[in-house]
Amino acid sequence: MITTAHAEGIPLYTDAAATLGLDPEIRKIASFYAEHGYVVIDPQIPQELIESANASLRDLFVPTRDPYWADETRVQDGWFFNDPVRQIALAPRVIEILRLLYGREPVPFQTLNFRVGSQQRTHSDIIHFDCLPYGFMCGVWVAMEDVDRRNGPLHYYPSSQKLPRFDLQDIGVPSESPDRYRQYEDFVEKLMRSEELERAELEIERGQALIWSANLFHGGSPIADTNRTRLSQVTHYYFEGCLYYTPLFSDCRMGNLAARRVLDVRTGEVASQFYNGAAIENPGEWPPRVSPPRLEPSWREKLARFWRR
Ligand SMILES: O=C(O)CCC(=O)C(=O)O
Ligand SMILES: [Fe+2]
Repeated sequence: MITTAHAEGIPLYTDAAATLGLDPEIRKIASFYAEHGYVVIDPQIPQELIESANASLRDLFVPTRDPYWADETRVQDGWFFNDPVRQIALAPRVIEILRLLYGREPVPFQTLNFRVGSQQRTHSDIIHFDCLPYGFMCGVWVAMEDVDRRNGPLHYYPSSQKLPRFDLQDIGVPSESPDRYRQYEDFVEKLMRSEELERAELEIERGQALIWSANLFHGGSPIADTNRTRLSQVTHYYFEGCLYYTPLFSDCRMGNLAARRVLDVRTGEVASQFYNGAAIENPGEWPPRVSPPRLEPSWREKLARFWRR
């Protein structure tokens, strides 16, 4: 099964799958995901939903900062105001697969709708969205039209999730440096070269999706045919029961963690957070105030009896 224990930034996969009643397709998805850090799935999103998202977003790729963020290439957090985008983020088959892969309830918290390829340099989403315990984050990339090598496909490095997690301090970049992100990207470029990892490009049909795990290195390939769009939606998911933070603005070893307030796409409310099982009273603030975990009364009695012995 996939357990909530972690290795290499991804939930563990063991042979117990057979005994846990996972259906064979899920078992295949889970073992592939555990090994390669990504998996292509059929998210079973109705074609009409994709069409209505595409149609309703068409005129929204114009620069704005308020009340949402957009430019000519992307709309961020369209789920706030666009129901098809929200429904794609909440696609039941996606939620079901993520729940089985991670053994926890997924918390969709950000959507990005791309009109054209992002041409983003290679990175791990860990640098943007990390959590404690480590690794309970993933991205789901849905093709809203056919994508091939010419319209700026997603690229990724299979099995790169097994590399160590790197934050700015690990690579010697001060978190207050104005070009810290470029320095991070330069580091990743060298890392991919020195590890001699294979680079893959996602050629994919409209309606299909790829899940990447938190530390899988990925980005957007150059757009060979600039006349073409690359309509796609990425939804970023955390999982319940964690403390969420932004490594790009943090210096963890110095006790400065940029805690994140996370808006839960399911409810539109601020997501609850936990640290070592204890509820955090002030999610998104630093330092966290935690309530001690409450014991069931029967456990309280058992423990009291034990200590009286
Ligand atoms: O779609 C792309 O080209 C990359 C998107 C990405 O890196 C992300 O959403 O995390
Ligand atoms: Fe990313």
